Parts: sequence; C-alpha cells; structure tokens
Amino acid sequence: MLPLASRIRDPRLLPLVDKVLRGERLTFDDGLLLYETPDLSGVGAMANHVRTRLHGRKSYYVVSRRLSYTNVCYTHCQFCAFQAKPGDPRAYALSAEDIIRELEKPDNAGVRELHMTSGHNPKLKIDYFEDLFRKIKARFPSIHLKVFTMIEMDYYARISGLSTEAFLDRCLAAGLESCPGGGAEIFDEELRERICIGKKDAQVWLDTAALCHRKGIPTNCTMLYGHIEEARHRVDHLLRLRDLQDRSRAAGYEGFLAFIPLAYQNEENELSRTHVIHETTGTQDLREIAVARLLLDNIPHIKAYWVMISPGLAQIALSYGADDVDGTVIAEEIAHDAGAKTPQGLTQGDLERLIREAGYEPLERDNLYNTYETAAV
Ligand code: V47
Repeated sequence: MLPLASRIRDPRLLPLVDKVLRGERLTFDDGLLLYETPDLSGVGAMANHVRTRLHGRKSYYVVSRRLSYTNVCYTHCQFCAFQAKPGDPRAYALSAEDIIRELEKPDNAGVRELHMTSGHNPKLKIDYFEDLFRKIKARFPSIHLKVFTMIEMDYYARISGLSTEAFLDRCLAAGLESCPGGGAEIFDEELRERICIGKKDAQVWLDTAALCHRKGIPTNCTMLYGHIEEARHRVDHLLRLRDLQDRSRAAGYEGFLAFIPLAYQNEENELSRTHVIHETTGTQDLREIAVARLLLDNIPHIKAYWVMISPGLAQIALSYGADDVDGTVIAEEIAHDAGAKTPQGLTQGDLERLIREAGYEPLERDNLYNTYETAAV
C-alpha cells in the first residue's frame, strides 16, 4: 500500500500525518485545518489509517428497534420536527403494555437493542420508567435497554424530585443498561441558546454523561451538524467530548462507546423556517466522520448513521473512518419527521450486503460490541 504521506495533496496536512503515524493527539488548530482544507481525500486517508489500526476490515451493525415513549415536549429545540406540545392532536405517551404489544410484532424478531429517546413530558415520573423497564425486561429479557439522552435523564430526575444519581440508580435496578448519545446538539453556549431554547446546557449534558460512566454504564455521544454552526463550534464540541472521555478513562471507566455525527434534516422545523439551510452534502458528511475519527482518539467506535446520510454514503464512510453503520433501525421517527428520505429500516441482509460490497467484514454486535455469528441472511 502507498505510504500515507503520498495520499496528501495539501502540504499543510503533512505535520498532521506525522502525528497520526506516531499516534499523537491532534490539537484544536489541527481540527480547524481538517475542516478547512480542500484535500478531503487526504483527511479521509488519515482517518482510514486510524480506523484500520483500530478495527482492521471489521464493520459493525446491530439489530435495533427505535421507539419513542412520548412525543410531548416542553423544550423548544428549533431543529426538532418530532415534538408535540400538550393539546396537539399528534401528542402521545405509550404505556408499558403499548410498547410490549409493539415489540411482540413479528418484524421485531431478533431485535437485540431497544433504543428509546423521547420528549420532555411533565406527566412521566420515575414510577412510569420503573414500570416500563421492569415489564419490558420481564417479557423480553434478552433485549438490551438503551434509553434516555443525558438531557432527558436530567429532566425526568428533576420532575421526579430525585437527584440524577438516585433516579439513575432506580432505573438501573429496573433494567436500564445503557444510554444513547442524543441531546448533545452543539455545546457552544451562545449557539445552543439559539438552536435549543430552554434546553439544559453543555455542562449538564457532560456532567450527566460523567455520572453514567461512574455508575459503569456505557453511553454514546453525538453532534448535530450542518445547521448554523461553524467549524470552530464543531472542533470545540468534539474536544469537550474527548476531554470527558479522558477523565472517565483515567478513573477506570469504559465511558463513551461510540460517537455519531448527526446530519441536520432540514424539513418541518422552526430552524429551517427562519433560516435558509441546505441539506448536508456528501463531502460534508464524509468530512464529519473523518474529523471525528481523527480528533476522538479515545472513543473506540464512529458510526455512519445511514438513516441521516443514506445507506450509499454510509458504505463510503467506512473508508473515511467509520467502523459501524448503526443498525436495522426499525421505526425511526426523529429524522423522518424532519424530512429524511431514507427507508424505514433496513434488513440484516441489506446491512451485510452494504458492508461486504464496500470491502469490509460485517459483524453483528450487541450494544457492548460483543459480536455474534449471524445466521445466513
Ligand atoms: O437527540 C433532532 C437529533 C437525536 C434533528 O446513540 C436531529 O447510538 C438531525 O441521538 N436533524 C436523536 N438530527 C438521534 C440520536 C442517535 C441516533 C443514532 C444513534 C444513536 C446512538 C443516537 O437526533 C436527538 C437530536 O440530537 N435531532 N432533530 C434533525 N432535524
């Protein structure tokens, strides 16, 4: 294979190549350069070098079901098309029985992960979640419960009159096993105030994630990009995640398992009604994956979330730093309500084929990245 430096067209990237080859950490200014350089294929080659060092040709996916227990939400996230205010005819909250009935449907056979994020509904307190988790685990003991963004956890703890730690302890005892990475949006305080009015700030998100890590439950992390943010906001966001992961790892915890860049979907939401914001482009999506792989040197997995960037681009992203395509993602609402044109779920066979055709080895995983022999699909 050609040496990495020979793949670089922008000479300003050469000092970064040296760092990548030595496994040395990149700085804030390096991050800005990775966003600014026109040499996307050079950035991709560096990211692919790191991806190959960590994971070889392996590419992971999970058989996953999405479910939102409520769409009622009191926050005013300008980018969100999913939320409904109380009184809205679309507003709903599901009972444990509703969720179990849904999971019993035949298209959920083989689901390993139940991924639930929702709105901030003032009617739902700790008893609701304990009941939900206990009943789901009693009926489906092998389904992994991955629930709550860090902001939801903080909210539902507060309205239950509990500290976040006490709320989390009770949820863990009832069956919660890990947390998805949503709600991070963009950490920059000034920008966050503009795109998610009334939502808790970055420090709350980071402190809650740190608490989860200390309790021994793995979490993911995300960044919403492609709206009104600039490169400096994205670098700042990624480095705040890296910094927390350093602290969690130094204290002996697993911390973040995966980072997922979330491409802004620009329909049916307030942000796109008040600003002209184009769909993210293929090169922008690939650069986000690559920059994340290069800056987040302490987070093991980078996901190419096909729901938001398309299955075809997710295939290419596997050569730009991603090692995970998330999963079957049955019944996704948040991205589709905001205009995502991707299918409502892929089959295991689709995912295996996408990964294989991109030149990688597909591996079915669970939430903790244990892998499984997949029956012929
Ligand atoms: O929290 C909301 C974001 C998140 C829009 O942890 C939007 O494995 C784009 O967190 N355009 C939910 N994004 C999705 C999420 C996620 C996805 C895949 C994997 C994992 C994981 C987590 O989506 C929300 C919010 O940050 N979001 N509206 C929108 N218009």
